[in-house]
Amino acid sequence: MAPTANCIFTRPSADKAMLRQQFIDRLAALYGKTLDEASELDIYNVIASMVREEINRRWAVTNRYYKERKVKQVYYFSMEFLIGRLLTANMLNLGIYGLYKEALAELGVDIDRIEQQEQDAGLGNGGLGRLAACFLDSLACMNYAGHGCGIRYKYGLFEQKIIDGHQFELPDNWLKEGYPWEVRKADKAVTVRFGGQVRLEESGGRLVAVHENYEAVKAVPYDIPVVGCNNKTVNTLRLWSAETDKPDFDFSTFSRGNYLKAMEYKYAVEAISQILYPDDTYQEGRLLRLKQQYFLVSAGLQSIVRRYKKLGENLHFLPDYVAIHINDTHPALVVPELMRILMDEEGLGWDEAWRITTGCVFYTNHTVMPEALEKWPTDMLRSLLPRIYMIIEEINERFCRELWRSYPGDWERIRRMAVIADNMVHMANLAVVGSASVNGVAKIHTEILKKDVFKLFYEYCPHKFNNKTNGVTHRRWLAKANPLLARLLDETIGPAWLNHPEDLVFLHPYASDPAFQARFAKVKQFNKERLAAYIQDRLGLAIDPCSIFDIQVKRIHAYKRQLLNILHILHLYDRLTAQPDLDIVPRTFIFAGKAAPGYYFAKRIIKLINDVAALVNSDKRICDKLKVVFLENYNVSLAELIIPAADLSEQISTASREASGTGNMKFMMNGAITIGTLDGANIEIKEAVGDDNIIIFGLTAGEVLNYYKNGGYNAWQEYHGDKRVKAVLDRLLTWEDSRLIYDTVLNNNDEFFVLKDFSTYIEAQERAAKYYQDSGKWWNMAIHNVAYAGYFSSDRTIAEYAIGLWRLNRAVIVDSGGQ
Ligand code: 26V
Repeated sequence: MAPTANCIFTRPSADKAMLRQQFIDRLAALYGKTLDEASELDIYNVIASMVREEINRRWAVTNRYYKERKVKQVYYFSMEFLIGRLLTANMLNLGIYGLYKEALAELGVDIDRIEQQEQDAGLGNGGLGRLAACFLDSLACMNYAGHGCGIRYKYGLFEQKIIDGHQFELPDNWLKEGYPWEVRKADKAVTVRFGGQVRLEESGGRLVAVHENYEAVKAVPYDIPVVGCNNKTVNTLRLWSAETDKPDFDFSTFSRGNYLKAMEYKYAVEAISQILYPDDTYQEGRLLRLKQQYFLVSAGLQSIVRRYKKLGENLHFLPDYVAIHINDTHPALVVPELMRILMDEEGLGWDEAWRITTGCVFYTNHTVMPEALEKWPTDMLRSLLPRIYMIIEEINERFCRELWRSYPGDWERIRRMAVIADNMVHMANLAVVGSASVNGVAKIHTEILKKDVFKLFYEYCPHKFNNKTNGVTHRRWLAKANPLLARLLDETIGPAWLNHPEDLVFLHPYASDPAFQARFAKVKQFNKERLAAYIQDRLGLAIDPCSIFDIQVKRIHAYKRQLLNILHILHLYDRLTAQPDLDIVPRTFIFAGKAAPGYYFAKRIIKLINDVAALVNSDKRICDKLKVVFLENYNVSLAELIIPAADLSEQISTASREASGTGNMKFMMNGAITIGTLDGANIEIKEAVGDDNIIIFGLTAGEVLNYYKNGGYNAWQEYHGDKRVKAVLDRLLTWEDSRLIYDTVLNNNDEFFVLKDFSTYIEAQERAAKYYQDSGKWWNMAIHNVAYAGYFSSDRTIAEYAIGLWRLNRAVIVDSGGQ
């Protein structure tokens, strides 16, 4: 595929010749092979090592620059970073993709094929983890000193296999071939302490905490460079790995018992960074998960404080030099841990430590689903982290006393706002109390936080609450995923959009231009054919690239309502079988997504999609007018293939439940039309593109919340009142595995309003088909979506965080020497 003007540096052929030679030499030096003998993995590793060299120089310069100028840093703490592949993304940001592509092509090496040798770094579940990865890209590209702090899970999110329509989970051993982008920094290891006992002792006129009999775990950082685009910045994603200091076993006292004990100990320690927990939205109080959270928080903060002290500044000024952002409550232990470090290790008093901590920490909430709000049993926290628990108790006591002064006698209110209540530590309350700011991730979500989830806190400290609507990096989701569209944009509006996504608006005048529409349509067609070829290859299924590609890809969850989509498919299928010559626009419905391993309902949804696919795809009567596809193992790389091919983007969550959504933004950026509810960021997408360029249906959040308040609605009434509803639901009983879905919807009173929204969804789908038939209108809508996608770039989001919360200045790295 041709590179974009943005990524090609038309360098002299001498450059290319040099690069080719360098590649051949390195292949010989590293593997002792000629190109003929080399495997694709060898080739990948050689190219990655060459790119790494370009990065390393800049990395060192950036770090030196930050240190010498004492640039304020933000550290983004997250249990998840869903970064996907890095080779092409790094080359694009370095501006060397075109050069490498051309030089290697002359050797017969297709770099886009070689890229596939890289395992996706799937260290996240979905939106929250991918958002963290998009933020890192924007930070580096906008010259902000911002770094990620996470865990180097040995196993990422499970690999999904579909067998007979069922999901099976396999371990994701992503490091098995080595990972060329990481650098182990053994000299920067720190110790994290678990368990034991804490005594308070008087020493020099103050109380000192003495921690004894604890278990010491070594945290070793692995650094991954985060490369800026068209600048010199290279920031760092620091991932921590748990290791033991003790040798695997002690040779001097070698015995079976000692050996087994030593090995058991080693495995227990390493377990901490062994696996990423799959999110089933239901927060389970698992000890290992709590260990992971503290491990991340303690290791990360220790390294931050150590670095800060090397600057020679007083800790009192920490908030002027450091911002710590917590991605959901998962790293909320930063609050007590920073207090511990400041008091126990640095000797500050409570009040000063509290001033510093609450000046440094910022918290983003990502969900309103009550079952996902984190709580830890007090007994568990006390025995695993005795000192941290003491500090949380103190935070709680002081906070409750403060509340008592504002609301004397209002026990109920104080209980609901307390950090510790009913023998549980409420992490969201801890995060709100201990941070300078609390934000939601879309306008409506922030409003729901203020009116509902954090209502009492909002009344108490309204100044802390603010909105930061999510964004996605258009460099990965447009420039990398859709190179043909990127090139078309370069040719039409110039290449500046890569660093200035707001420039996409210059596309607006072209939306109604037939010549431009034709070029735009050609790009979409190419992307659809690319996906069709993949489907043919993977599933042996031929799909029609001229049909509407109607796509829903995301985690499988009841509130995201893949079920509503399937019921619509069944409805269309029923209509077609009843009337085979019905004139409908051919459609290909494409699904992908993982269900949490213990989330039975979601797994049945996957089975249902596959059952419906088997039924529809094999029915000759409907003459290929409908096709249903479930693609297994959805991950970042698959998303990059699927999203550019979409015509319709399904964003159909129950209004009020999806905090923001970010897939919706990736689709619009690639010229898909959203069919969606007034939920999350869909609302802002509608504001941006205008009512005519989006297809909206369904209950509003206000209506849904009202129903919830009044005990829901009567699903049976809906079932009996609409023949179409009854027909599609009854059809579920054809499949034994779908009885659970039928029962859940009807007998649990349709918690997610699938039946209630069904008729308006059908009507919206009919509108979509009608628009698609009018190609002038359709492409006009699609181009509008691209033109107004600039706002949904994470560059805009990050600028809002940096200016509004973190108070960062852009640090434009000037590379003065040694190059
Ligand atoms: C919960 C749990 C609980 C058990 C262990 C692992 C785990 C991991 C994650 C979660 C909560 C996930 C919350 C989340 O992903 N929220 C999504 O965040 C996106 C970025 O802000 C947003 O676009 C989505 O709407 C929101 O669902």
